[in-house]
Amino acid sequence: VLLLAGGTGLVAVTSAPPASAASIADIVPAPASAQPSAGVTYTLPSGAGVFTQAGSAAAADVGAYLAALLRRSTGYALPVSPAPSSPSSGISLLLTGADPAVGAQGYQLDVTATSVIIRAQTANGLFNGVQTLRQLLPADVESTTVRPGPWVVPGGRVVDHPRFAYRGAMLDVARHFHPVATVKQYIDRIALYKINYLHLHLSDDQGWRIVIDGWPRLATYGGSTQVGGGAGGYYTKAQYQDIVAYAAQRYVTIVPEIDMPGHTNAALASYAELNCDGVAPPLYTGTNVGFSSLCTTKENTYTFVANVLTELAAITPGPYLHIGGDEASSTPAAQYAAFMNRVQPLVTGTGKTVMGWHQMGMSAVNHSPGRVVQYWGTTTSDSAVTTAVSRGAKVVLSPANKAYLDMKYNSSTPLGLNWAGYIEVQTAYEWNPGAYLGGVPESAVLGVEAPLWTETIVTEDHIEYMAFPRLPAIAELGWSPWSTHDWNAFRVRLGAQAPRWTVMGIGFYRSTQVPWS
Ligand code: TNX
Repeated sequence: VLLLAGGTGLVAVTSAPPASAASIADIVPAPASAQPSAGVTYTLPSGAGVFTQAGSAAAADVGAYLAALLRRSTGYALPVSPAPSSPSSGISLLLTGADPAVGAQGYQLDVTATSVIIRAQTANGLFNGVQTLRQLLPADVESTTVRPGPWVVPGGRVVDHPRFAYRGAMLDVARHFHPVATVKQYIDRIALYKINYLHLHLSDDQGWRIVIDGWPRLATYGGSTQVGGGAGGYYTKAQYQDIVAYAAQRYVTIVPEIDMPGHTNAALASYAELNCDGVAPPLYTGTNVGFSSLCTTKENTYTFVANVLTELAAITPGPYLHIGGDEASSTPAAQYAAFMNRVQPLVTGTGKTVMGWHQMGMSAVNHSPGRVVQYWGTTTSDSAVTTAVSRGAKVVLSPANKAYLDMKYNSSTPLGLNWAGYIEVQTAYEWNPGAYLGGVPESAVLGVEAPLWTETIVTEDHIEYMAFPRLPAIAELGWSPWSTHDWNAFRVRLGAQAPRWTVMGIGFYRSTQVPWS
């Protein structure tokens, strides 16, 4: 209890909850199962070691990641070494003995008075367990400078695994360019909530953001501006590969998007021959949509698309190439279908799987093996999606009125748009991805994604303000079993994240719906 001298004398103010989580169950996203051990805690000693599965380089990498994170704030040495056969102290990351329920991405965490043991079937599972451990340590663990501790973890057992395989975030680097450092920072932050895909919207009317060697003006000219007329920018292939590698170390897979046939003014401005009339339009720095189209009747267009997709596939280890396909209102429907029917095989020809916005699901566009349609509408049934699903497509759900991080929270939010409505935290949280769209059973849902379009989003601070706290809400919908879904419990767990965000320097939106710690 803190005593403050108020105008009428001393006022008792209840102190903030203790810095460490009260219970091993108090994490975001909610775990599939957790059994607290009442009264048991583990305190990280200054001489603690991190022990990793002997013989596994991937487990050693996760151990190194954890040790590096903990060293910053604890100041402890935390040497990483191969685990003994039965670890009895420190923090161990093991690839043996996990409850089989954890599957490929899950983990089991056991916290006793003497040790922390994370067990999983894969290094990916260990990484997810490490994110849980991070959240169970006091918020100060996120400090980049040494803090006093003590570094206490609540005792018990967590057995956890995701509901959906795909838990995504999207960053639009086309409307406003965002440099490599910003993307890396976003990757760090989404990983804390067990998000495992980052979709990069690499091209749009206002900018082309990735070097394509065969078509160099895409980046140098098409990337030279952005919404509002600023300088824009683009990633070299080395920079893109650096992002991909950084993400991979955090078990995040990059999904690159080249939007087509609409949303292509930057490309059309860069190469006159891509236009049906052979005339390059000027660069565009406004925020309208639906006015541009690749020339679907020119053979050269398909050479262009094949070159772009081939070069992009060569620097993308992940399974998906996202080809957009949204808002092609300047492409006649028949031409749109003919275009997609030629482009989808170009994607599969690179060895990748097609991903696209849900318009691609329309019956005139053929199925492509394993393809994923991303739903961004505002209703709860869509014929293009059900058609695609009936042919075997999987669905990623990004309903614009629930999952769009660029929608304003309310009418006084200074950033963002409101065409799909206002999205307060509860609105972002209160929907069930497994039963959201009519005719789309849970078995057809690959997962969820929270897109952040950047017409109005310019800086890292803007990204943080729109993503936090809604991104963790979408992350929980993607990870946690529906049986754990409970707004009143979620808002308390979410509120307890605030001290962590403060230490991390995240300027989040203090929604009045959440009891912030
Ligand atoms: C719609 S959603 C778009 C984007 C805009 C966004 C703004 C989708 C596939 N297309 O081009 O940036 O709305 O919220």
